[in-house]
Amino acid sequence: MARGHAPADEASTNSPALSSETYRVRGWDERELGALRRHYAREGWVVVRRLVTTDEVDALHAATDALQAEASAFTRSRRERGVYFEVQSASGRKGDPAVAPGVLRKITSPSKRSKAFASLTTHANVRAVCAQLCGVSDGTAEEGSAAPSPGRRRSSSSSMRCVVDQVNLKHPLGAGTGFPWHQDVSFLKPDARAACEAHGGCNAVVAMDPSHEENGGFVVLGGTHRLGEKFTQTRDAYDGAADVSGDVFDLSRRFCPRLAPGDAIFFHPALAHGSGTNHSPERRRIATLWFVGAGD
Ligand SMILES: O=C(O)CCC(=O)C(=O)O
Repeated sequence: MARGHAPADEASTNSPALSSETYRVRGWDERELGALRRHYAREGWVVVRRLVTTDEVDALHAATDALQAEASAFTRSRRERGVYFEVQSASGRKGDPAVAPGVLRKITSPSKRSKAFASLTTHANVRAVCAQLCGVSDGTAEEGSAAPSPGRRRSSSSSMRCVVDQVNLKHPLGAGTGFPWHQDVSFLKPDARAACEAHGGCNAVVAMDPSHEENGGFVVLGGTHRLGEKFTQTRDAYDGAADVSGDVFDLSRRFCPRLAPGDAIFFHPALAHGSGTNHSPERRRIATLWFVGAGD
């Protein structure tokens, strides 16, 4: 895989102190940060509880409702004033018609029209966690005690740049189809990919509803960020109905975190992930954000 991601040398550290989740978003001491970084380097993900407040989640709900209301008659995916509305088709493919008018699978770039989503792209907690996992400064050096990863210099002027933001709506009762296994790094635009390779990157999923195995919750395949990019094997399946399946990636460390609204999972851009169909009676909305190191 590309240069500049979580350092592989940390991944082989045989320290017993690995921490897969935390309730603190900043001000980690060296021991906790080291344990989280080692887990991130080995597994490619870390869960952070209560990353955003209930009020912030409420604002994201209201913003999503407003965008959905605007799309209430859409039967085809389309872009409107900078925001891309992807309809939920029976096949899961974005080019197919919606299962019913206004049923959406994904909204890309909600930040272009919504203050709540724009605030998430610059959210201090989100940026601080990404930066600390990547080993770059988020520009708030006094708040975190992050030591740089081995092999990566800390620069007080470095920052994380949000290059993708989305909200994924997974409708209940089988309408919301799954996402086949894939690696987000394969979908970065060339300039973002170059920045990611040079300065590192980190992606975040922020739960807006409970997210778990029963409602098509977000699933990661631990350790797969260290096993190379597999875009040629996954690209045809990505825009499709396929539920999570296939043997392209190592499934042995499959993990579906149980997230409450406001919790988040941070993951390496090359970590394989996906999710299943939502057969439950509840909807499952998540906000996704992709950051790359700005290196300035
Ligand atoms: O919504 C999900 O469960 C998966 C989202 C995802 O991986 C994507 O949007 O690429």
